Amino acid sequence: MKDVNKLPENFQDFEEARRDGFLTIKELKDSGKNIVGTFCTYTPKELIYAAGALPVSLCSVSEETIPAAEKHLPKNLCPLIKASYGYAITDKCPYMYFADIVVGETTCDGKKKMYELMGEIKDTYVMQLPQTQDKSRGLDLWKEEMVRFKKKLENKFSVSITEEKMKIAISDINEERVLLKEFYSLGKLTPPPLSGYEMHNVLNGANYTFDKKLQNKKIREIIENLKEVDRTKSSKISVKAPRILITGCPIGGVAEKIIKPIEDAGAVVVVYENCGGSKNLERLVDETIDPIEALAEKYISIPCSVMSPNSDREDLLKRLIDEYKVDGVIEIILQACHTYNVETHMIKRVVTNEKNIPYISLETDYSTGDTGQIKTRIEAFIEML
Ligand code: BJ8
Repeated sequence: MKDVNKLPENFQDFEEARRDGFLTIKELKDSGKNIVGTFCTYTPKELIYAAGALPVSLCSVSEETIPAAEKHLPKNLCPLIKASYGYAITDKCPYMYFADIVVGETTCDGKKKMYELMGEIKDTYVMQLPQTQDKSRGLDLWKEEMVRFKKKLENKFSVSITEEKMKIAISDINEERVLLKEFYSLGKLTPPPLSGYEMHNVLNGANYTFDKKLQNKKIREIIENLKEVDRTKSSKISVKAPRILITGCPIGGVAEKIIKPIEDAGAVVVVYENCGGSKNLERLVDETIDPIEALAEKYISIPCSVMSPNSDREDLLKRLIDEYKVDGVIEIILQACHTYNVETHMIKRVVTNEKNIPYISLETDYSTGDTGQIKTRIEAFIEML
Protein backbone atom coordinates (compact mmCIF):
# COMPACT_ATOMS: atom_id res chain seq x y z
CA MET A 1 0.00 0.00 0.00
CA LYS A 2 1.21 3.50 -0.86
CA ASP A 3 1.95 5.93 1.91
CA VAL A 4 -0.57 8.71 1.37
CA ASN A 5 0.81 10.47 4.44
CA LYS A 6 3.84 11.35 2.35
CA LEU A 7 1.73 13.47 0.01
CA PRO A 8 2.08 16.82 1.82
CA GLU A 9 5.84 16.28 1.83
CA ASN A 10 5.81 15.47 -1.89
CA PHE A 11 3.79 18.58 -2.69
CA GLN A 12 6.13 20.63 -0.53
CA ASP A 13 9.08 19.47 -2.64
CA PHE A 14 7.53 21.05 -5.71
CA GLU A 15 6.46 24.20 -3.86
CA GLU A 16 10.04 24.68 -2.78
CA ALA A 17 11.48 23.87 -6.19
CA ARG A 18 11.52 27.48 -7.38
CA ARG A 19 13.24 28.82 -4.28
CA ASP A 20 15.73 25.96 -4.10
CA GLY A 21 16.22 26.27 -7.84
CA PHE A 22 18.11 29.50 -7.24
CA LEU A 23 20.80 27.59 -5.35
CA THR A 24 20.80 24.69 -7.77
CA ILE A 25 21.25 26.96 -10.75
CA LYS A 26 24.30 28.56 -9.16
CA GLU A 27 25.83 25.16 -8.52
CA LEU A 28 25.09 24.10 -12.08
CA LYS A 29 26.61 27.31 -13.45
CA ASP A 30 29.68 26.90 -11.25
CA SER A 31 30.09 23.38 -12.59
CA GLY A 32 30.26 24.78 -16.13
CA LYS A 33 26.70 24.19 -17.33
CA ASN A 34 25.31 26.60 -19.94
CA ILE A 35 21.94 28.17 -19.09
CA VAL A 36 19.24 29.43 -21.45
CA GLY A 37 16.57 31.68 -19.96
CA THR A 38 13.06 31.24 -21.37
CA PHE A 39 9.75 33.06 -21.05
CA CYS A 40 7.23 31.28 -23.21
CA THR A 41 5.72 27.88 -23.91
CA TYR A 42 6.64 28.23 -27.58
CA THR A 43 10.36 27.82 -26.76
CA PRO A 44 11.54 24.43 -28.09
CA LYS A 45 13.30 23.25 -24.94
CA GLU A 46 14.43 20.11 -26.72
CA LEU A 47 16.94 22.09 -28.80
CA ILE A 48 18.37 23.64 -25.64
CA TYR A 49 18.86 20.22 -24.02
CA ALA A 50 20.31 18.89 -27.28
CA ALA A 51 22.90 21.70 -27.09
CA GLY A 52 23.92 20.35 -23.68
CA ALA A 53 22.45 23.45 -21.98
CA LEU A 54 19.63 23.86 -19.46
CA PRO A 55 16.44 25.82 -20.12
CA VAL A 56 15.13 27.78 -17.14
CA SER A 57 11.93 29.80 -16.78
CA LEU A 58 12.79 33.39 -15.98
CA CYS A 59 11.11 35.36 -13.20
CA SER A 60 7.90 37.07 -14.26
CA VAL A 61 5.31 36.52 -11.55
CA SER A 62 5.78 39.20 -8.92
CA GLU A 63 4.83 42.86 -8.78
CA GLU A 64 8.07 43.67 -6.98
CA THR A 65 9.94 44.82 -10.08
CA ILE A 66 7.04 46.46 -11.93
CA PRO A 67 7.74 50.03 -10.70
CA ALA A 68 11.28 49.78 -12.09
CA ALA A 69 9.94 48.46 -15.40
CA GLU A 70 7.44 51.31 -15.65
CA LYS A 71 10.33 53.76 -15.97
CA HIS A 72 10.78 52.39 -19.50
CA LEU A 73 7.50 50.67 -20.29
CA PRO A 74 3.94 52.00 -20.35
CA LYS A 75 1.89 51.50 -17.19
CA ASN A 76 -0.98 50.12 -19.23
CA LEU A 77 0.88 46.94 -20.20
CA CYS A 78 0.47 43.31 -19.16
CA PRO A 79 1.99 42.74 -15.68
CA LEU A 80 3.78 39.62 -16.90
CA ILE A 81 5.70 41.65 -19.47
CA LYS A 82 6.48 44.45 -17.03
CA ALA A 83 7.60 42.03 -14.31
CA SER A 84 9.83 40.12 -16.77
CA TYR A 85 11.55 43.30 -17.90
CA GLY A 86 11.69 44.68 -14.36
CA TYR A 87 13.56 41.60 -13.17
CA ALA A 88 16.05 42.00 -16.01
CA ILE A 89 16.87 45.65 -15.31
CA THR A 90 17.00 45.30 -11.53
CA ASP A 91 19.09 42.12 -11.65
CA LYS A 92 16.76 40.55 -9.09
CA CYS A 93 16.18 37.26 -10.92
CA PRO A 94 18.99 34.80 -10.19
CA TYR A 95 17.96 32.75 -13.21
CA MET A 96 18.37 35.77 -15.46
CA TYR A 97 21.68 36.55 -13.76
CA PHE A 98 23.08 33.10 -14.55
CA ALA A 99 21.56 32.79 -18.03
CA ASP A 100 24.08 32.90 -20.88
CA ILE A 101 21.36 33.82 -23.33
CA VAL A 102 17.65 34.62 -23.19
CA VAL A 103 15.23 33.34 -25.81
CA GLY A 104 11.89 34.91 -26.66
CA GLU A 105 9.36 34.65 -29.45
CA THR A 106 7.30 37.18 -31.39
CA THR A 107 4.08 36.35 -29.56
CA CYS A 108 2.05 39.37 -28.41
CA ASP A 109 2.98 42.95 -29.33
CA GLY A 110 4.01 43.97 -25.83
CA LYS A 111 6.33 41.02 -25.36
CA LYS A 112 8.09 41.26 -28.69
CA LYS A 113 8.74 45.00 -28.28
CA MET A 114 9.93 44.42 -24.70
CA TYR A 115 12.47 41.89 -25.99
CA GLU A 116 14.05 44.64 -28.09
CA LEU A 117 14.73 46.59 -24.91
CA MET A 118 15.84 43.48 -23.06
CA GLY A 119 18.37 42.90 -25.83
CA GLU A 120 20.16 46.06 -24.68
CA ILE A 121 20.82 44.45 -21.29
CA LYS A 122 21.27 40.77 -22.08
CA ASP A 123 22.04 38.56 -25.08
CA THR A 124 18.43 38.05 -26.24
CA TYR A 125 17.51 35.85 -29.18
CA VAL A 126 14.02 36.19 -30.62
CA MET A 127 12.37 33.47 -32.69
CA GLN A 128 9.93 34.78 -35.31
CA LEU A 129 6.75 32.91 -34.48
CA PRO A 130 4.20 32.75 -37.30
CA GLN A 131 0.77 33.80 -36.06
CA THR A 132 -1.14 31.15 -37.94
CA GLN A 133 -1.39 27.41 -37.39
CA ASP A 134 -2.37 26.96 -41.04
CA LYS A 135 0.27 24.43 -42.13
CA SER A 136 0.60 25.73 -45.66
CA ARG A 137 1.39 29.25 -44.43
CA GLY A 138 3.09 29.07 -41.06
CA LEU A 139 4.86 25.76 -40.73
CA ASP A 140 7.70 26.32 -43.22
CA LEU A 141 8.66 29.62 -41.61
CA TRP A 142 8.56 28.00 -38.15
CA LYS A 143 10.77 25.13 -39.34
CA GLU A 144 13.29 27.67 -40.63
CA GLU A 145 13.15 29.38 -37.24
CA MET A 146 13.90 26.05 -35.53
CA VAL A 147 16.96 25.63 -37.74
CA ARG A 148 18.10 29.23 -37.05
CA PHE A 149 17.71 28.76 -33.29
CA LYS A 150 19.63 25.50 -33.48
CA LYS A 151 22.49 27.29 -35.28
CA LYS A 152 22.41 30.11 -32.75
CA LEU A 153 22.81 27.63 -29.90
CA GLU A 154 25.59 25.77 -31.73
CA ASN A 155 27.52 28.99 -32.27
CA LYS A 156 26.86 30.34 -28.80
CA PHE A 157 28.02 27.22 -27.00
CA SER A 158 30.45 25.87 -29.63
CA VAL A 159 28.64 22.56 -29.85
CA SER A 160 27.12 20.46 -32.57
CA ILE A 161 23.45 19.56 -32.23
CA THR A 162 23.14 16.23 -33.97
CA GLU A 163 19.97 14.46 -35.00
CA GLU A 164 20.72 11.85 -32.36
CA LYS A 165 20.95 14.47 -29.60
CA MET A 166 17.66 16.03 -30.70
CA LYS A 167 15.95 12.64 -30.68
CA ILE A 168 17.15 11.89 -27.16
CA ALA A 169 15.95 15.30 -25.91
CA ILE A 170 12.58 14.84 -27.61
CA SER A 171 12.12 11.44 -26.03
CA ASP A 172 13.13 12.72 -22.56
CA ILE A 173 10.77 15.68 -22.64
CA ASN A 174 7.95 13.57 -24.01
CA GLU A 175 8.45 11.26 -21.03
CA GLU A 176 8.10 14.25 -18.69
CA ARG A 177 4.97 15.43 -20.53
CA VAL A 178 3.36 12.00 -20.33
CA LEU A 179 3.95 11.84 -16.60
CA LEU A 180 2.73 15.37 -15.92
CA LYS A 181 -0.36 14.64 -17.98
CA GLU A 182 -1.00 11.44 -16.05
CA PHE A 183 -0.65 13.51 -12.88
CA TYR A 184 -3.07 16.29 -13.77
CA SER A 185 -5.50 13.82 -15.37
CA LEU A 186 -6.23 12.64 -11.82
CA GLY A 187 -8.42 15.75 -11.74
CA LYS A 188 -10.90 13.66 -13.76
CA LEU A 189 -11.71 11.59 -10.70
CA THR A 190 -14.75 12.31 -8.52
CA PRO A 191 -13.85 13.58 -6.04
CA PRO A 192 -10.39 14.58 -7.23
CA PRO A 193 -7.71 13.24 -4.87
CA LEU A 194 -5.97 16.63 -4.70
CA SER A 195 -6.88 20.29 -4.68
CA GLY A 196 -6.35 22.55 -7.66
CA TYR A 197 -3.88 24.54 -5.57
CA GLU A 198 -1.74 21.46 -5.00
CA MET A 199 -1.99 20.59 -8.67
CA HIS A 200 -0.85 24.07 -9.64
CA ASN A 201 2.15 23.92 -7.31
CA VAL A 202 3.39 20.65 -8.77
CA LEU A 203 2.93 21.77 -12.39
CA ASN A 204 4.60 25.10 -11.66
CA GLY A 205 7.42 23.54 -9.63
CA ALA A 206 8.29 21.24 -12.52
CA ASN A 207 9.58 24.34 -14.36
CA TYR A 208 12.24 24.79 -11.71
CA THR A 209 13.36 21.22 -11.24
CA PHE A 210 16.56 20.53 -13.14
CA ASP A 211 17.12 16.88 -12.35
CA LYS A 212 14.37 15.50 -14.57
CA LYS A 213 15.01 11.87 -13.63
CA LEU A 214 14.46 12.70 -9.96
CA GLN A 215 11.44 14.84 -10.84
CA ASN A 216 9.88 12.00 -12.84
CA LYS A 217 10.46 9.64 -9.92
CA LYS A 218 8.77 12.03 -7.49
CA ILE A 219 5.82 12.62 -9.79
CA ARG A 220 5.39 8.87 -10.23
CA GLU A 221 5.34 8.57 -6.44
CA ILE A 222 2.76 11.35 -6.13
CA ILE A 223 0.58 9.70 -8.79
CA GLU A 224 0.67 6.36 -6.98
CA ASN A 225 -0.15 8.01 -3.66
CA LEU A 226 -3.03 9.94 -5.19
CA LYS A 227 -4.40 6.75 -6.74
CA GLU A 228 -4.32 5.25 -3.27
CA VAL A 229 -6.25 8.26 -1.95
CA ASP A 230 -8.85 7.53 -4.61
CA ARG A 231 -8.93 3.77 -3.92
CA THR A 232 -9.35 4.29 -0.18
CA LYS A 233 -11.88 7.09 -0.73
CA SER A 234 -9.85 9.35 1.53
CA SER A 235 -9.86 12.50 -0.56
CA LYS A 236 -10.33 15.69 1.42
CA ILE A 237 -12.34 17.14 -1.48
CA SER A 238 -16.12 16.82 -1.27
CA VAL A 239 -17.88 14.76 -3.94
CA LYS A 240 -20.25 17.68 -4.28
CA ALA A 241 -17.56 20.33 -4.85
CA PRO A 242 -18.32 22.24 -8.08
CA ARG A 243 -15.64 21.39 -10.64
CA ILE A 244 -13.82 24.36 -12.17
CA LEU A 245 -11.71 24.70 -15.31
CA ILE A 246 -9.29 27.62 -15.44
CA THR A 247 -8.35 29.10 -18.81
CA GLY A 248 -6.82 32.30 -20.18
CA CYS A 249 -3.47 33.96 -19.44
CA PRO A 250 -0.71 32.27 -17.40
CA ILE A 251 -1.69 32.50 -13.72
CA GLY A 252 1.68 32.16 -11.96
CA GLY A 253 1.50 35.77 -10.74
CA VAL A 254 -2.11 35.60 -9.54
CA ALA A 255 -2.42 32.01 -8.31
CA GLU A 256 -3.04 32.99 -4.67
CA LYS A 257 -5.60 35.59 -5.65
CA ILE A 258 -7.53 33.21 -7.90
CA ILE A 259 -7.18 29.57 -6.85
CA LYS A 260 -7.43 30.04 -3.08
CA PRO A 261 -10.82 31.87 -3.11
CA ILE A 262 -12.24 29.33 -5.58
CA GLU A 263 -11.35 26.46 -3.28
CA ASP A 264 -12.16 28.34 -0.07
CA ALA A 265 -15.65 28.82 -1.51
CA GLY A 266 -16.07 25.03 -1.67
CA ALA A 267 -15.26 24.41 -5.35
CA VAL A 268 -12.24 22.58 -6.74
CA VAL A 269 -10.09 23.36 -9.77
CA VAL A 270 -9.94 20.09 -11.71
CA VAL A 271 -8.02 21.23 -14.78
CA TYR A 272 -5.93 24.10 -16.13
CA GLU A 273 -6.22 24.81 -19.81
CA ASN A 274 -3.69 27.65 -19.78
CA CYS A 275 0.10 27.52 -20.18
CA GLY A 276 1.60 25.38 -17.46
CA GLY A 277 -1.36 23.03 -17.88
CA SER A 278 -2.91 21.21 -20.79
CA LYS A 279 -2.25 23.89 -23.44
CA ASN A 280 1.33 22.74 -23.60
CA LEU A 281 1.24 19.22 -22.21
CA GLU A 282 -1.56 17.56 -24.15
CA ARG A 283 0.35 17.05 -27.37
CA LEU A 284 3.66 15.20 -27.65
CA VAL A 285 6.46 15.71 -30.16
CA ASP A 286 6.25 13.04 -32.87
CA GLU A 287 9.25 10.72 -32.37
CA THR A 288 8.83 8.98 -35.73
CA ILE A 289 9.62 11.88 -38.08
CA ASP A 290 12.48 14.32 -38.70
CA PRO A 291 13.18 16.08 -35.35
CA ILE A 292 13.06 19.65 -36.72
CA GLU A 293 9.80 18.93 -38.50
CA ALA A 294 8.38 17.27 -35.38
CA LEU A 295 9.38 20.18 -33.11
CA ALA A 296 7.93 22.73 -35.53
CA GLU A 297 4.64 20.83 -35.70
CA LYS A 298 4.35 20.40 -31.95
CA TYR A 299 5.13 23.97 -30.97
CA ILE A 300 3.08 25.72 -33.64
CA SER A 301 0.07 23.72 -32.50
CA ILE A 302 0.05 25.35 -29.03
CA PRO A 303 -3.35 27.06 -28.92
CA CYS A 304 -2.32 30.47 -27.58
CA SER A 305 -4.42 33.55 -28.31
CA VAL A 306 -1.56 35.10 -30.30
CA MET A 307 -2.57 32.69 -33.10
CA SER A 308 -5.23 33.80 -35.55
CA PRO A 309 -7.52 32.02 -35.84
CA ASN A 310 -7.13 29.98 -32.65
CA SER A 311 -9.93 27.46 -33.02
CA ASP A 312 -7.80 24.64 -31.55
CA ARG A 313 -8.24 26.35 -28.17
CA GLU A 314 -11.99 26.03 -28.45
CA ASP A 315 -11.70 22.35 -29.40
CA LEU A 316 -9.36 21.68 -26.49
CA LEU A 317 -11.69 23.47 -24.07
CA LYS A 318 -14.73 21.51 -25.23
CA ARG A 319 -12.87 18.25 -24.81
CA LEU A 320 -11.57 19.16 -21.35
CA ILE A 321 -15.03 20.27 -20.19
CA ASP A 322 -16.37 16.82 -21.08
CA GLU A 323 -13.45 14.75 -19.83
CA TYR A 324 -13.18 16.56 -16.49
CA LYS A 325 -16.95 16.91 -16.00
CA VAL A 326 -16.54 20.65 -15.55
CA ASP A 327 -19.34 22.65 -13.88
CA GLY A 328 -17.99 26.13 -14.52
CA VAL A 329 -15.21 27.90 -16.44
CA ILE A 330 -13.18 30.78 -15.02
CA GLU A 331 -11.10 32.73 -17.48
CA ILE A 332 -8.22 34.84 -16.20
CA ILE A 333 -7.17 37.88 -18.17
CA LEU A 334 -4.04 39.73 -17.19
CA GLN A 335 -4.63 43.44 -17.50
CA ALA A 336 -4.00 44.76 -21.04
CA CYS A 337 -3.65 41.31 -22.60
CA HIS A 338 -5.61 42.15 -25.73
CA THR A 339 -5.39 38.80 -27.49
CA TYR A 340 -6.86 36.78 -24.63
CA ASN A 341 -9.29 39.56 -23.78
CA VAL A 342 -10.71 39.68 -27.30
CA GLU A 343 -10.97 35.88 -27.33
CA THR A 344 -13.17 35.93 -24.20
CA HIS A 345 -16.16 36.62 -26.43
CA MET A 346 -15.56 33.44 -28.48
CA ILE A 347 -14.70 31.39 -25.41
CA LYS A 348 -17.80 32.53 -23.53
CA ARG A 349 -19.93 31.58 -26.54
CA VAL A 350 -18.42 28.10 -26.71
CA VAL A 351 -18.75 27.47 -22.97
CA THR A 352 -22.24 28.86 -22.42
CA ASN A 353 -23.94 28.11 -25.76
CA GLU A 354 -22.30 24.87 -26.81
CA LYS A 355 -21.48 23.35 -23.45
CA ASN A 356 -24.25 24.97 -21.45
CA ILE A 357 -22.21 25.70 -18.38
CA PRO A 358 -21.52 29.00 -16.58
CA TYR A 359 -18.52 31.12 -17.50
CA ILE A 360 -16.91 34.17 -15.96
CA SER A 361 -13.90 36.20 -17.02
CA LEU A 362 -11.84 38.08 -14.45
CA GLU A 363 -9.37 40.77 -15.44
CA THR A 364 -6.64 41.37 -12.92
CA ASP A 365 -3.00 42.28 -12.40
CA TYR A 366 -0.28 41.39 -9.91
CA SER A 367 -1.32 43.95 -7.29
CA THR A 368 -3.35 43.09 -4.21
CA GLY A 369 -5.66 46.07 -4.75
CA ASP A 370 -8.48 44.02 -6.27
CA THR A 371 -8.13 40.91 -4.06
CA GLY A 372 -11.41 41.59 -2.23
CA GLN A 373 -13.32 42.35 -5.40
CA ILE A 374 -12.03 39.21 -7.15
CA LYS A 375 -12.93 37.10 -4.12
CA THR A 376 -16.48 38.48 -4.06
CA ARG A 377 -16.98 37.80 -7.78
CA ILE A 378 -15.60 34.27 -7.45
CA GLU A 379 -17.83 33.52 -4.47
CA ALA A 380 -20.90 34.76 -6.34
CA PHE A 381 -19.96 32.60 -9.33
CA ILE A 382 -19.44 29.45 -7.24
CA GLU A 383 -22.69 30.10 -5.37
CA MET A 384 -24.52 30.05 -8.69
CA LEU A 385 -23.17 26.61 -9.73
S1 BJ8 B 1 2.16 30.50 -25.28
S2 BJ8 B 1 0.06 32.40 -23.19
S3 BJ8 B 1 3.46 31.86 -22.37
S4 BJ8 B 1 2.54 33.96 -25.15
S5 BJ8 B 1 -0.55 37.47 -20.85
S6 BJ8 B 1 2.60 38.36 -22.21
S7 BJ8 B 1 0.01 37.01 -24.32
S8 BJ8 B 1 -0.19 40.27 -22.96
S9 BJ8 B 1 2.07 35.05 -21.64
FE1 BJ8 B 1 2.01 33.46 -23.05
FE2 BJ8 B 1 3.56 32.07 -24.59
FE3 BJ8 B 1 1.00 32.39 -25.20
FE4 BJ8 B 1 1.68 30.86 -23.17
FE5 BJ8 B 1 1.24 38.84 -23.87
FE6 BJ8 B 1 -1.11 38.23 -22.84
FE7 BJ8 B 1 0.77 39.20 -21.29
FE8 BJ8 B 1 1.02 36.78 -22.31
